Formats: sequence, C-alpha cells, structure tokens
Amino acid sequence: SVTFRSYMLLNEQYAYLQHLGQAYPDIVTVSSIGRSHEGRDILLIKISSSGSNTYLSKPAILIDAGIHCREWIAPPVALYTIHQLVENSSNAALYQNVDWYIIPNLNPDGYEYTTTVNRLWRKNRRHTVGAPCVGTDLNRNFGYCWMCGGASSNSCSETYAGPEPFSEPESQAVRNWLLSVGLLLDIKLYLSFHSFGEYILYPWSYQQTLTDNADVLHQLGVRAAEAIEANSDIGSHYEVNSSAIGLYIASGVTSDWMKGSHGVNLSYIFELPNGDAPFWFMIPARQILPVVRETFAGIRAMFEYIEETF
Ligand code: 0X9
Ligand code: ZN
Repeated sequence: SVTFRSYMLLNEQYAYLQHLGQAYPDIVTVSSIGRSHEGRDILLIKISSSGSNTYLSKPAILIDAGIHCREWIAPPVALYTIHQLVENSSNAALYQNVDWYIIPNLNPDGYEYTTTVNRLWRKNRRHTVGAPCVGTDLNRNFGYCWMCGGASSNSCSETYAGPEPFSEPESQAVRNWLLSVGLLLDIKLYLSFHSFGEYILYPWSYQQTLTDNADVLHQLGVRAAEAIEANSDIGSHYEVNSSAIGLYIASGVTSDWMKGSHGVNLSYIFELPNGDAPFWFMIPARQILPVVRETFAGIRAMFEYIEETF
C-alpha cells in the first residue's frame, strides 16, 4: 500500500498508519496527541514489542517530521522507518529492546495547504489575533529560550515565533504528550526531520556555545552520516555540526527544547536532501526511495548505538 514512488496526501499517510494499527495490533498503537488549529488529528504511532503498554516501557526513540509542511521529503522518511520496522520482519529486533514513537506529520493543516493552495507554505495555519499575517513557525514556538535569536515577532515573517511559547495547538500537542505519556518514558534519542541541505544538527540552535555532551552528539552524528553515505545511491554527503554553528542561530526549535527542558541528551535535526535549484523543497518523487532508504540506514546506525550503550 505504500511504494515511496510518489508523495502521499495527508489522508493517505493517515490511512496507512491506521491500517498498520489494525493489521499489527500486538506491536502497533496509533493515537492522536491532539488536534491542529483546523481540527485535524496529529497522529502518533508507537511501535513496541510491549504493544500499547506504557508501564512496561523500554528506552524510547522519538521521531517527528513535517513540522515545516513544505519539506515534503520529511514525512516519507518517517513513514518508511515505520514501514521497515513493522512490515519487514527482518527488522523485528529493532523494537525488542527499544520503543519507537513516531509523529510522521506534525503540521497537518500546513501540509494540506501545501497540497491545495501554496506548495511553499512553511508555518502552521493559525492566525494570531490582531496580527496582520497568518501562521506561526512551529519550529520557533517551543519553550526553551523562546525568542532568544533567529526568530521573528512579525507575523508576516517565515520565522514568526508566535505570540508566546506554545501558543500553537500543534506545539501544545507535543508538549502535552511529553508532559503526560512522555514523562513515563526514557527517551534516549530525538530526531526531527526537515529539509534541506544535508545536515545533521545537534543543540544548541539558540547559541553557538556547545552543550556539555557535544562530543558524543558529534560522534553519533558522524556515525549516522557515514551510514547514510555508505548507503547512498544519489551521492549524499552530510555535514555534522551544532545547529547554530553549522547553519544559523534559531530559537524555540524542538531539538533545543527536548534537550534543554526535557534532558533528551541525544537530540537532532536532520536536513534531508533537496531538489535542484530553485526547487529546493520539491525533490522529485523518483528520489523519495533513495532518500528514505539511505536515511533509514542512518537512523538504524543511531539505534544500534542506543542499544549498545543502554
Ligand atoms: O530553521 C529551521 O527551523 C531549520 N531549518 S529549515 O530550513 N528546515 O527551516 C533549522 C533548525 C535548526 N537550528 C538551527 N539551524 N539553528
Ligand atoms: Zn524545516
């Protein structure tokens, strides 16, 4: 039912998740962590040999994609990871000692908008009361050092941080999940999928000063980059660095919040490959499969490290 040869509509992505929940009830649990501004569910899939039981939780890996809705290559990476874990029985060992929590599309209103109105929309679709323009950059709206730089207070900006931290239903859904179910978990690794440019970025985003565990973050990032490159049919080459040094300063991003507010020490943003200029966010459908395959090799390399270490 999924080929990764074309981009899926939101309802196709969601139908696939629901199908897996029904077909593999012992290992797959699909739930909604909340609703978007326009009322769409934000779906989370758990893949675990303990099924839906949260009290038997093992070390966890948390993945999201699609927070920036125009970055269309990101949800397929999450969906391919899900597909490989659940439907390729040779990967069953990957969820024996680790529980996977994956949100394949964190900005469903925005994704719908990119498919129907404006392919290059980045933000969510909520209109801040009294503001001239629509949409908040959800990756500036998280509450660790919010508005500390590289974020805008102008609603018309692509990096508008929102009126306050967690002002948006989509970021609230992630926070509410993390402060409820998430508190019972031991999240070892957080990965957030974006495009573009082929970067593996670790905190901090808000400042160039490195974290206490930057050495480990860098080493594991390099391990993933090497696995991706070794499995690449399209010549991918990743740069591994702190977000603020490798790319630019940005605050209110998910990965800083996961590490800074929740102690998820291994916290990364992946910037996946792009299409040819000027179609940066529009990587052709025929490249979905090579990208998702090679990226899964990187995710697997990180998983192996998690399993070795804990
Ligand atoms: O700006 C962002 O939110 C991310 N890049 S994107 O082109 N996908 O929008 C990067 C966030 C990582 N943090 C920093 N680069 N500081
Ligand atoms: Zn992005």
